[in-house]
This record gives sequence, C-alpha cells and structure tokens, in this order.
Amino acid sequence: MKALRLAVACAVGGLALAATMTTPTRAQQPAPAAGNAPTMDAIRARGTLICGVTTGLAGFAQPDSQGVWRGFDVDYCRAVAVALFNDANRVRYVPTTAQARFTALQSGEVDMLARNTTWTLSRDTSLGFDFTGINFYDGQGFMVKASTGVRTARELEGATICVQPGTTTEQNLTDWARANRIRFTPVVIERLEEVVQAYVAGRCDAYTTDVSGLAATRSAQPNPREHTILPDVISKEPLGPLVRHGDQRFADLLRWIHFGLLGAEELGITSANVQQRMTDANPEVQRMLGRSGDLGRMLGVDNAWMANIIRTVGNYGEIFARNLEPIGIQRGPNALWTQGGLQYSPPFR
Ligand SMILES: N[C@@H](CCC(=O)N[C@@H](CS)C(=O)NCC(=O)O)C(=O)O
Repeated sequence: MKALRLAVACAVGGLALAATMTTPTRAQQPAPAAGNAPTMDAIRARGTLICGVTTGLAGFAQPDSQGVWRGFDVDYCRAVAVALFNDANRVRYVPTTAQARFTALQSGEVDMLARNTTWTLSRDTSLGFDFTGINFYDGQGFMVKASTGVRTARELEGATICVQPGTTTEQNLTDWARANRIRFTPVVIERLEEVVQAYVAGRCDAYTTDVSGLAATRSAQPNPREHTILPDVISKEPLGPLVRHGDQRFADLLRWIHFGLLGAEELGITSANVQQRMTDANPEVQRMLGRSGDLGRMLGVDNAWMANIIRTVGNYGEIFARNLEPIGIQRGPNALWTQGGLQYSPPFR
C-alpha cells in the first residue's frame, strides 16, 4: 500500500512552509518490540529480576525488620518486576558496595543497578553501561558533628574526611580541594556501615557523599540533631538506574517506567484512583493505562504494564513521599517540571 500524502501549510515565523504529513503504511504500524533482548529474555526464563542495590541505605534500599527490602531504589526494581511479571515480589536483591557495583553489573551477576549511581560520561561509555534516566537529582555535600561548630565546607581546611572508594564522591572531593586550595586527609573505607562508624567514632572530622545519602545516614543516627549537613553542594550527582550496553530493549523498558511514574504523577493517576481512571476521557491517560493503543507491547510487555505498576508501586510522587519524605528529603529539584522542578516525561504516544 502506498503512503497517503497530505500537503499541509505550516506558518512558521510568518513564513508559510509546505510540509508533507505521511499517514503510516502497514510497515509503519505499531509492531511488538523487535530486536534482541538478552537480559529481558534471561529474566523471563529465570522468572526473577536480579536487582543490584546498596548494602543498606535508609529510604533508598534497606531490608525492614521482616527482611523485606524497601526504599526508593527498591521501588524501581519492583516496578520492573511488575512490568515483566505483574508481580512486584519477583525480585532478588543483591547488596553491592559502591566499589563492587559495576563489576556486578558487567559480569551479569545482576540485571540492573538501582543504587544511587551517578550518570557520568565514562560510566556511560568505557564501563559499558546505559543510564536509563535521572530519577533523583542530587549533589555532593558534607556532614560534620554539630559540636564542631563548622558551618561551611571551606572551614574543613586540614580536616580528615571519610569517603567511600569507587565513587564520584572521592573524585569530586579531590577536585574541590584542588580548586579551592584546601588540604585534607582522606579516610577511604569501602563498606558503608564502616565508613559511617568511622565518622561517628571521630576517626574523621567530616563525612562526604551525596546529600541524599547524608540525609539517610543522619536520620539513622540515635540523635540526628548531633549532625549537621553543611550548606555547600560541590557537585552534580544525577542518579538513576542503569543496565549493561547491548540490550536497548531492557534500557527502553526502564527508561519508560521512570517516565511512566512521572507521567502518572503529572496526570494525577495514583495507586488509589488508577481503577477509576481506567475510563478517563483523556486520551493520554487511556494510552498510559493500556486502554487504547499498544504502548506496552511496543516495549515488549503487557499493555497494562503502567496500570499494574501504578496500582502496586504508586506514581513517582507516591514513591518519593513513602520513602524519602520520612527521612526529611524534600522534592526540591525532583519536583515535576509543572511544579518548578526538573522531573519531566516525554509524551506517552
Ligand atoms: N553517587 C555516587 C556515590 C554513590 C554511593 O555509593 N554512595 C554511598 C554513600 S550514600 C552508598 O550508597 N553506599 C551504600 C553502600 O555502599 O552500600 C556514585 O555514584 O559514585
């Protein structure tokens, strides 16, 4: 069948331009997701997603008193399991230190990382990963004991600073000190609980990591008020889930799950009202919830993928409120673009 061409006049900057709009031929009609999807196939064959998370960080990924993993990053793993199996529990969580996380993903020990990992050029290229979005805009900060009276990072001249290896944190600290001509002694400790213990025990004057990580660690202390997060933010830390190069379909799925969570919040679709919204008149709601179109199938999953995710995990705002507000993290740059933040989803069509 030949494509039907319609001539349309578009007025651009006062100029009338002739454009051609093409209606899809059969070959251009939506088709189920094509191409190799080795990771997705392996997950389906295994029946479980293997998600690399932290070794335990309040609000982001931590087992509760029953041993059930909970948190913002965990909810992204659960959302992927819902998209693939319509079952949020089909996830095995693999705790990884900052140092070990990339080997775990490269070697195939885990299918994905949902683990406060900063998107950088070298990780995206030479380490062989695909970052699937920025689900948390963060930056690096410092925490000190309130009793030190230190108020700004510049006052850390000559200080010992606790930091985890294999992180952007370690690199930024060096850059920041060099740029500001500040001398410091790093105390580099791989395991989170040990680096925090070292800071609490006074082996270092300050602890540095992503501000979200500082807030999480501070909230877990017996008396959080004894610790001050300094106002200085010395870097950009765009955090998000990542996968191995070579499986664009799996990357697409994660990318659109994140966008779906944002889009659902923007459209006001929540875990509480998703059932009523099934018959919503708004065509974008219809497409997102799989009532019209074929968006799920294009990603290689069921058309009800987003409806199932929202019902089980909630939208982005719900995930944020459930996990991060209790530890004192505000939306800030992670508000939706409609609320003055940076979180923005491309269209569901
Ligand atoms: N965003 C930084 C730092 C990530 C990071 O690993 N931060 C530490 C401190 S919040 C952490 O999550 N540790 C948890 C763990 O080692 O289990 C990066 O990607 O390099």
